[in-house]
Amino acid sequence: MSYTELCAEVVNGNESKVIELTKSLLEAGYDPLEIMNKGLIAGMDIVGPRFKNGEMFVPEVLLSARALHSGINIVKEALVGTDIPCIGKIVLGTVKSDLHDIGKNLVGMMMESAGFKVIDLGVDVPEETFIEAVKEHKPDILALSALLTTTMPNMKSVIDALKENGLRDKVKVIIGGAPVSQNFADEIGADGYAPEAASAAALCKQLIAE
Ligand code: B1M
Repeated sequence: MSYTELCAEVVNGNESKVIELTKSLLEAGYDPLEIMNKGLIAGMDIVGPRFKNGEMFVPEVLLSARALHSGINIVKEALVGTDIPCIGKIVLGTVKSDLHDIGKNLVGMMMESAGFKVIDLGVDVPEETFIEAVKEHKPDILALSALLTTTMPNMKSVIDALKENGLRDKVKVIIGGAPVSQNFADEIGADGYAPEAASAAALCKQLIAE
């Protein structure tokens, strides 16, 4: 039982083995964050380049993603305390035409661990849905994820829609995802950018303290 074994089973897309190993590591007292980073996400770091190089294909990547999700859900229960007071509200989603949600889910989990209430709208979320959610939930922060260069412009469309609906000054907007950068955030008028999940939660804390 090790992080390497867990990592290998994520790559293999072996969901039942990932569940079993994740539970065993937790029961043995391993740190949940390390299980996530050195076991689960490390597996996806191997899958990424293999997918890119044509050594793995969509069905296999989906199996890995499903196995990863199951592992993450188990770690999440260990990480997210039920008695953490709510320090703010965040609406989170992956923008229109983008189906990637592994990173977004991790970001949501870190936000919850930091004490935020997170309303996750899922993937492929159109501008109108973000606008409706901002009107309904009145969040402190709207958090947008994108993994494709082709869907990055949809982040700007959400910010434009906020302006058109007179909501831009009512909510801070943060963005993230592999192709996104601080420069892009500045360019589209977002309030912040975070490169990964833990810093996204830290950024939200910083923004609500301003
Ligand atoms: Co896709 N895919 N994919 N894919 N996929 C990428 C992103 C790609 C880089 C692979 C490649 O070619 N090298 C490439 C994008 C190229 C580009 O645009 N530059 C790509 C492509 C092209 C595609 C398709 C078009 C492939 C096709 O069908 N021909 C297609 C598009 C579908 C669509 O969205 N419309 C597609 C489909 C898929 C799957 C469905 C098979 C699957 C997604 C499953 C799922 O998410 N449920 C998938 C996967 C798994 C990947 C890779 C392999 C892994 C992504 C991932 O989950 N990484 C990816 C290659 C790669 O990234 N190396 C790839 C692990 C995750 C923990 O990291 O998501 O980066 P990440 O999240 C990080 C940070 O980015 C950050 O924090 C997270 C944790 O630290 N972060 C935020 C994310 N959101 C944030 C928000 C924040 C702050 C930080 O604030 C709000």
